[in-house]
Amino acid sequence: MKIIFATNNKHKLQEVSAVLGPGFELVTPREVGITEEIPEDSPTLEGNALQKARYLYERTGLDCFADDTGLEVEALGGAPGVHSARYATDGHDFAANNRLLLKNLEGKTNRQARFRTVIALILGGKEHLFEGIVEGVIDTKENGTEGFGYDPLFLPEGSSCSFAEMTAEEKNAISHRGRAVRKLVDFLVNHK
Ligand code: ITT
Repeated sequence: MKIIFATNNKHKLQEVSAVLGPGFELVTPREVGITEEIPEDSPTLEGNALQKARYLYERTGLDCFADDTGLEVEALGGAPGVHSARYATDGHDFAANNRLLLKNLEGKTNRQARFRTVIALILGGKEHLFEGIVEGVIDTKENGTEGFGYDPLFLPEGSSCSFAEMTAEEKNAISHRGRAVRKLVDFLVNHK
């Protein structure tokens, strides 16, 4: 099955295709001629995921899905949340985001956090939402070089390793995105 995945993030593309498996052919917006940045300016993850999926569907009429992810830190009132990509700067500066997160958590004993992914699917013109969550804590320093974004700081519940110290398979098995994508796959195989 051919389906468009609205992302410019190559790490995400790899993670999602690994979970989807060989039965699905992922197509990027660029491959269907959409080269501009797809707007995502909603105040919620759900709103952004839907906004991106609708943008693609309106222009191509093809089945598509989009995801949006946020890191929600308890002691920061749920920040950076929907602003996770642009927490420290206007761009996707992972290192600066991690530095700012550590600074904002200095001296805080509550380091509880969760990653939350929302996927919006448009299949045959109908919209569907899927959610995946992983609970964990924010470490006091970065560890590991795998993955991307906040992975070096995030210790999933019950683990002494950060996501950035895990293989892609280990991260996918328990991650927010892995969980959301498995729900998407279950749905797609039953609605093909
Ligand atoms: P696209 O919108 O092009 O898909 P993005 O990098 O903006 O890519 P998101 O909006 O879904 O992706 O995620 C916002 C930010 O949250 C992202 O830039 C990372 O900093 C962080 N993030 C998302 N998923 C993550 C993960 O699995 N591990 C660590 N950080 C993650």
